[in-house]
Amino acid sequence: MPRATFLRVVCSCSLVVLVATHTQLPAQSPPGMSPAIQANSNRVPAGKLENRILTLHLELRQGDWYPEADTGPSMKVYAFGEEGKALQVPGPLIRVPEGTEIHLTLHNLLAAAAIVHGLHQHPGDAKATVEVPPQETRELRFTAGAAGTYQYYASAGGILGDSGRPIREDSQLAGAFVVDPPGKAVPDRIFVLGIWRSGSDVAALIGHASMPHMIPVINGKSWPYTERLTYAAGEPVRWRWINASDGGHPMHMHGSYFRVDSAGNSEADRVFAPEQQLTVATNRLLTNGTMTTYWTPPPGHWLFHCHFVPHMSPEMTVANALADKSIMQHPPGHMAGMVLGITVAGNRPPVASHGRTRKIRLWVRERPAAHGLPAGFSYQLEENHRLFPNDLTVPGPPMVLERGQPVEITVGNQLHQATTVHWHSVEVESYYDGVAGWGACGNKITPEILPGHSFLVRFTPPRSGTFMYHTHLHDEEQLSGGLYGPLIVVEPGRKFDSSHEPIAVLSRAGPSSIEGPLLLNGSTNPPTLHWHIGDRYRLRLISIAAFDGGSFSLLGTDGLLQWRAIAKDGYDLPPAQAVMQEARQLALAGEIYDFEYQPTVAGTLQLQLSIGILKMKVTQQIEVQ
Ligand SMILES: [Cu+2]
Repeated sequence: MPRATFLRVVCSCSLVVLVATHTQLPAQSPPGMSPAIQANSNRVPAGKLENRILTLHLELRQGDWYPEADTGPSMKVYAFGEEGKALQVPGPLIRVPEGTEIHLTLHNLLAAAAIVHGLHQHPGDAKATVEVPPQETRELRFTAGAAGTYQYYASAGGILGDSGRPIREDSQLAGAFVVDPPGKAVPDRIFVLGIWRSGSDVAALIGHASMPHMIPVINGKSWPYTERLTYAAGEPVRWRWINASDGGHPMHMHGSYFRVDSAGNSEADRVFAPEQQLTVATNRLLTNGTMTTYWTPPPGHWLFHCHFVPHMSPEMTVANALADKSIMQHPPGHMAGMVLGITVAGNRPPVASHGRTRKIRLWVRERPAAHGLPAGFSYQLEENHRLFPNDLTVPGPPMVLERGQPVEITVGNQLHQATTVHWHSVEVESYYDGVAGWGACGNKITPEILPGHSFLVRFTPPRSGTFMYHTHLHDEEQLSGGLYGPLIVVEPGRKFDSSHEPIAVLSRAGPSSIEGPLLLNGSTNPPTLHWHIGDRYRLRLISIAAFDGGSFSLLGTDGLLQWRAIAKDGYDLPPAQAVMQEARQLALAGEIYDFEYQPTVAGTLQLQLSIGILKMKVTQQIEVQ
């Protein structure tokens, strides 16, 4: 079938008709009896490896994919499989030692021609593809190339997303391709991110249509059906992550930091020298991006998930995708999509503390429409019977804590719906981490904070830096509606100096994750800052737009300035990374950056926030004297 015909069919009709179109294809199974596609946990390499030669026979076929329970709802997609075995999502794992020769056949049993990417020596050329016409077979021979984390994928006539990757029936035609260094392989796990989606994000974002239906998955499964991982406290955990979806993902770890040891684009991989390894709580994987991570898990029940709300929202179920109608309402359940649950036995050791325990109340309140923002939600702080701020603001007020000083925060929920609070990038016990039904301390499971109820949170911040607090329940409504605020931890005895430590929170006005103008500290027209020549300014930059990546830039009259990097996600950078650099930083949802700038001449500077793809920009003037 020519692709143009196929495109028209896909664009103008529901999934039901799309499926009907597929039934006209040469059947591999009797009608209504497509083969079941298996979720691939990427633990067993495919093919036969003998005498340094891997022989692998791959097929491309249509099957029934079960992103939720194996007996749950399914959707028809194209998938890779090894000849004579079940189809898999993600596709069969290609994993060989350096120096292996790969003998591979590709048999296309789909009705459309397949364009296959990534099946070549690495580093490779993204433009080097193999076309396999319907019903034909192609034979490939190549050596594996350099050690690293890569992927292969194919398109087969479906619509392509902004990055050029397929988004619908051919969106799951992708698999991991790992080349191990010589010697004994280090134990690790491989995770492939995928998304099936009903339409182009950008069309929805710009046209203000409803959110496209999405099925975001990790190794072919959506939360709560993703694999549950169990580790011992402190054991070395190595993961390889591969983004095989059309779009980026800020991958966020709850309760601790992880190290990023390499990063790649699926054609080339870059291993960082020890001084260049990143320590982060959130690392973004752009389309085709890969990373290898190292993590020593603390005791607790943790999540590792994409911080884009639509990639972890309970709305993103197969039932909703097949229903093909607006999905901007609450279904039951807390989350779906790209979320991994990790259990680590034991109790988290206490943080060294000093001084009296501070007692704070954090009120969660409904916020009427005002100041150009739609109605939503807000936080207020109360300490020693004083309320701060008096108005209901977006973002919530900065919460300033001291490293090592214990704090008790009573979260009082005055909403008409349940909520929780997550202390983003702060190393707290999992019971206080804000994930209802998952976090735990002994037999106690973290509760939802019901309307009119309160929840006592106890922790001692172990490090100073820039963090945030935000809701972790009904995120599509609550996070988009303003439930987030900066959390600043200062060194003991130090005061937070707001005049020299400007906080810039990048978000959107809501009321949903794809609506509303870009905001800087809750405003499209932020007030002018006044700086002094020779003083040092620490910019605390927080990105919490629910479904966007934004850029922070500091500009002078001649364009971009230079600033010094200080910290990422509240973790101070090692000296080799704390360097002067061009003053522009991309930050996806959940990323936090600190930079330092010292003005040397009088004049006007601009702190600019932008979302390029939406042509949105907010500028804050800075007068330097
Ligand atoms: Cu994501």
